[in-house]
Amino acid sequence: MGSQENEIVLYTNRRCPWAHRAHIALDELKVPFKEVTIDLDTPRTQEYLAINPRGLVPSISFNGEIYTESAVVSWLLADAFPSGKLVLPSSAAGGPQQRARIAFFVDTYFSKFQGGLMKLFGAKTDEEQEPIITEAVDKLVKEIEPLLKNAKPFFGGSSHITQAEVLTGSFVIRLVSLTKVGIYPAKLSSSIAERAPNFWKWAEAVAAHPSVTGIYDEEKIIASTKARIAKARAS
Ligand SMILES: N[C@@H](CCC(=O)N[C@@H](CS)C(=O)NCC(=O)O)C(=O)O
Repeated sequence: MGSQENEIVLYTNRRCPWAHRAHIALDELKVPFKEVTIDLDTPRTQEYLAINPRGLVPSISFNGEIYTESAVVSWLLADAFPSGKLVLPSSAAGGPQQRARIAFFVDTYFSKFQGGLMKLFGAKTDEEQEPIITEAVDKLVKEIEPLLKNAKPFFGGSSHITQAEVLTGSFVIRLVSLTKVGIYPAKLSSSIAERAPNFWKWAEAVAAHPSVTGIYDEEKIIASTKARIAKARAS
């Protein structure tokens, strides 16, 4: 499980949206790495707990040192391989401002939208879903839609994926793909498309991007999400 000096090792599980962030970053930056899959269905081994005492994925070994937490890992990669593609260096003109805007966008995505959306999985009936959808879309319209008005098609008018998409893309592809197959109610996507068109256009571009689709196994994610919903509804 160990790494050689200078070799990047990503400890991951491809079904995990947090780990997926690191895959998107590595793909975009064209950085070679060794992938080690951590079995999340069984207790973590002592060997992995020595790498990440929290037992979570992702973790990364970089220059012989371990870094954990997907946001930390993604920023480390963007800064260690500064192509300027994902994000400008903080020393570049406009860099601090771009980084601040991306940080605000990502914080808003998770604090104002993603958490509320997850409540849908706990809803036991269609009636219970209604207010959850309304609240999630209201927040999307108020908080996120304005931040994507200049997306072209990506964040901040970028024609290529940025660090904003690295950090949200794995969740966005799940939203788009699970909506398509009816796991998220049709009312959610029709309401988003109507009330937050900037967001929906951006989301569809993100969900179709090769760095985001790369490790996404739609069939497996659909099956595991269905199982999760069935468990929540039965409890
Ligand atoms: N805050 C962490 C969350 C990572 C996380 O929750 N990973 C899940 C898989 S999606 C995990 O490793 N779960 C293992 C467990 O809870 O035992 C991050 O951003 O890296």
